[in-house]
Amino acid sequence: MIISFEGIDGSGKSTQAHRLLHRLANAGYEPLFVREPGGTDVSERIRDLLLDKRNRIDPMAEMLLFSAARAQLVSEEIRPHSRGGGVVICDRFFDSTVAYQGGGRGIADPRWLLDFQETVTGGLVPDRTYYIRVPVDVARERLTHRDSRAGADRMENEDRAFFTRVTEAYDRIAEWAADRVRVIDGARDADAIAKAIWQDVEGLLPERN
Ligand code: Z5A
Repeated sequence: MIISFEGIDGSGKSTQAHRLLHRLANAGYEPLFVREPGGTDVSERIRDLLLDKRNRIDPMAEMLLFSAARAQLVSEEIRPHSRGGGVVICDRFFDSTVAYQGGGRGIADPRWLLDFQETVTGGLVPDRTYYIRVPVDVARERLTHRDSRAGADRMENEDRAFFTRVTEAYDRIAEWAADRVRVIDGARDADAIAKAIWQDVEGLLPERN
């Protein structure tokens, strides 16, 4: 079973993905946790290229690099684990490419990109996607504190209009893929969000051996 977490940077999706990881582990599951881009040697090297703010990357090249990192991650990690009956938690998956490169950058029709991503993953689609939705200003405010310490990466340096377009694209994905995507109000406190997600996940979980 594959569960993905999506949202703009600062939405709190990584917080929720980790909360679910711990909750599943406590319940006796052995989930695989992956983040995108990354998760394999090759994909982590692509991540370094993509997030290094010294690099100027053509938008089409950017989309293909994110997709390349994902194809590698799917074949090396996600597919083998989910085929064996395991639970996989993805901190971002292909909806990020549709929202950021399709919506944010406008490199191609988001609907076309969504179809293309199914080719990238060999047809592998999450069973559930939690889209943690927060207003752009709330996300940026949260990151102000963090980035003053760590420094923003190449993607985080984009302006408010970019993240507004990304949000609009996520909203459209949630409509197109309403069967798998659950929109979660990310402005609430982290405990309340984790509780709502767990209630939903419990109904999806496979039997433990
Ligand atoms: N990207 C792309 O363009 N195309 C793609 O196909 C893919 C990715 C896969 C990856 O960056 C970048 O690549 C990302 C999208 C792009 N760029 N942007 N912008 P990353 O992996 O370094 O980071 P990220 O995935 O974007 O986000 P993150 O750093 O993991 O943050 P987050 O998941 O959005 O939020 P968080 O770390 O859980 O929380 C952020 C802060 O808010 C933190 O201080 C928390 O303590 C706080 N927080 C969390 N929840 C709450 C609540 N509920 N209330 C208040 N405060 C909270």
